[in-house]
Amino acid sequence: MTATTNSRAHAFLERLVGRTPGEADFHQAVAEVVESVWPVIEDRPEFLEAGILERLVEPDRAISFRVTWRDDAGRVNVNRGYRVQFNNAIGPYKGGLRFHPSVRLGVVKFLGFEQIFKNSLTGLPMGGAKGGSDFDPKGRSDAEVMRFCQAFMAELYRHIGKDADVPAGDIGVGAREIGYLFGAYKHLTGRWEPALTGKGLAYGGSLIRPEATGYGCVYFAQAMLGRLGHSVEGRTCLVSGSGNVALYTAEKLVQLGARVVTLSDSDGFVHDPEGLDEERLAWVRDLKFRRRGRIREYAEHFRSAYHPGARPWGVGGELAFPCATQNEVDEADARALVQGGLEALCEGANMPTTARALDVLQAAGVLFGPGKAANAGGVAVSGLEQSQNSQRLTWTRAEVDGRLCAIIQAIHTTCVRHGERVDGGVDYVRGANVGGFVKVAEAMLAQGLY
Ligand code: NDP
Ligand code: 2IT
Repeated sequence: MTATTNSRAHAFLERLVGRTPGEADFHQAVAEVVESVWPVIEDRPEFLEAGILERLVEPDRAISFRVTWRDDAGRVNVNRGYRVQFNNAIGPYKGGLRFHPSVRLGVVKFLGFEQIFKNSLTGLPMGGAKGGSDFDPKGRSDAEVMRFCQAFMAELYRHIGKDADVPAGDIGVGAREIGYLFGAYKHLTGRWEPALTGKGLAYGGSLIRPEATGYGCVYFAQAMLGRLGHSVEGRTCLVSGSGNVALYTAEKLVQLGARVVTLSDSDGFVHDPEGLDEERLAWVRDLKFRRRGRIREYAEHFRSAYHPGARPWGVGGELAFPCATQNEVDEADARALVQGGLEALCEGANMPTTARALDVLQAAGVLFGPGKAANAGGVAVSGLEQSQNSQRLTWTRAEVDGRLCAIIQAIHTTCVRHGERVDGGVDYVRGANVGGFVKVAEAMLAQGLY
């Protein structure tokens, strides 16, 4: 960026921060996009004249609502629910729901903002949205989770619909929660309408949707490495998290002959230097998805090392896949990763890398796959679930996986097209931001001023 461009972008961000105090995650997400797309905006006076960026950072609407429910002891609980419908220029709103005590408006806004560009990159007609609640499903009985989901949907149902807004899962919202949410939606509207994705296979879900984010993340890493004639096979991989995204990232890596040596949860991480195999992964899936246990139990069961209160970035590895949450790789972590011989980092989670950590990785020449591109496989297969629901058909595993692979390849190509540097390297952050932005901006321009 030139100095003038830089100062205009800076002033834009200052205005944003002034208008949205206390939304640090949102500011971080916007700053990264603005840095990438500002030169494009200045090159296209029609974007500037139409105020595209000012309009993009203001959600179409942000809904906040009370969720009242009774726990098993008969006590009344009150949580806050959100749905931020950010932008529907290219398709109905689409994006997950997060149930986690850290959920605030600023978190939902950062996720919804990122979703606009991610969904655009998939090439499917999906706008950007996100929602959730500060409800913590941890330690709650199935009956409590069901009552919470029913109370949450009692308000949300009036804002969503198959052609309006189609939520799905995210942290704390998996198969069980989507089932209860779908049941509640059906009950409240009296219609069987696919207003959610991530549904169970028995009621309109898609094969490969559970695996899609993790598999897609590894396909993206393969594409980045493949461009340099490298591969994931035989490489030592650090994975964080042990939820949906982490476990299917690990599964695909293991299938491709990589050595996955870490998994984590919010209590700590396990280090298994020999690497996980299919059997150990199946054990963790059962631990996490059925028994809802802690990752420390892996270390007890398989006699591996457990590091309480720590993240896995210091143990040395060539490929890193942060798959837990935002800002889980900070500057010190990035230095440790570089020191440990990192070649590539691929974001399974949304915005897991801080801005300063990204600077460290980019300065060290680490290949960096940003979440908007690298974790787009999940929402892409959600889009394919919508297609199947519209057709009233179910595609085979191979069909969905093939389409997922093709979508990720196409996203990689888009990133290279918009992110290639003069030295032949690729700035995937710029590539993903610009690639996702241009289509949305053109659609907004074509549709007039709203
Ligand atoms: P899950 O709830 O299945 O798993 C989340 C994992 O991350 C758990 O291991 C959890 O540990 C850990 N975690 C969550 N919050 C924190 C925290 N504050 N600090 C440390 N660890 C934490 O969620 P998903 O796997 O679905 O989501 C993981 C990431 O991937 C998120 O960033 C999400 O936005 C992103 N994503 C998800 C997609 C999807 O389709 N599900 C699609 C694209 C991106 P613990 O159990 O201790 O809380
Ligand atoms: O962050 C994400 O892309 C998701 N949580 C998935 C959204 C979706 O609609 O499948």
